[in-house]
Amino acid sequence: MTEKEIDEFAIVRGIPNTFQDCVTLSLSHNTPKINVELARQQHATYCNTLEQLGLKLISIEADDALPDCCFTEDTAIVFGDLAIINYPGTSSRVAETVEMEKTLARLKRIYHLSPPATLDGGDVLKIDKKIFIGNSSRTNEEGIKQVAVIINPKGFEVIGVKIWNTLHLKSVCTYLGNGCIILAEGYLDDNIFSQYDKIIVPREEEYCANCLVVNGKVLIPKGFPKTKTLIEAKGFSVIELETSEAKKADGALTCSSIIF
Ligand code: CIR
Repeated sequence: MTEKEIDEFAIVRGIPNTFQDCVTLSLSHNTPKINVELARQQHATYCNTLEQLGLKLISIEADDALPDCCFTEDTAIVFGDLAIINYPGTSSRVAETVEMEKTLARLKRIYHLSPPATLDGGDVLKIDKKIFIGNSSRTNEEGIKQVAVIINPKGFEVIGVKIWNTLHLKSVCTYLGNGCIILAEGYLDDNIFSQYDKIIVPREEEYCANCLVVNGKVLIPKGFPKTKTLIEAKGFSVIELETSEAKKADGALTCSSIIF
């Protein structure tokens, strides 16, 4: 299996003052509110870690009119020298793509998705030339089809994956490299990944199925010791990061950057 070359850039965006107004399924009346200052500290540590792993940060200023703007992953997807500007599946997030497009237009050839397509980058799992796309409450079949039309001619194969009871495909599975997928069971037909080696996360640690791989290191959320051991047992080197505030906003490690 061919692996990706070295990653060079990460596009990130600051935490807005309005972060508590984000779209979320997690926050209920008995969940503690998002602490915006703490979220900023955790985001800063995330950014520093990406830099230490060799990435150049491209940072977009936060916009208080866009409470979810720090979750850059959802707004665009990059394939080699092209970038697709997404059509996020939640109306309050569509305007996040404006600054993302300006940023990516300096580096990539830009393509757009057009209505009725909707697609969040959190549904896009890249494994070399295979691109798995979650058909979720945010990403529809038309979105998947339009991505395929753009990238099939570049040699990518798009595979739609029906998912249920979760926000995004990558909320429940990510690719670690060396043919290994980490997966929470019960959210998709995992026969789709039969050709891969799998780490199944224990039920009580499902949030840890979203890991971020940067230049050979596996970044995982702090507080998931069983999964950490399983990942290390496969020979990966792990860095733990605190994500308590992003988690309250239904965010995880991949959500806060676009890496290429
Ligand atoms: C949302 O619901 O859209 C945000 N509050 C969280 C987005 C997380 N993004 C991701 O998983 N890629």
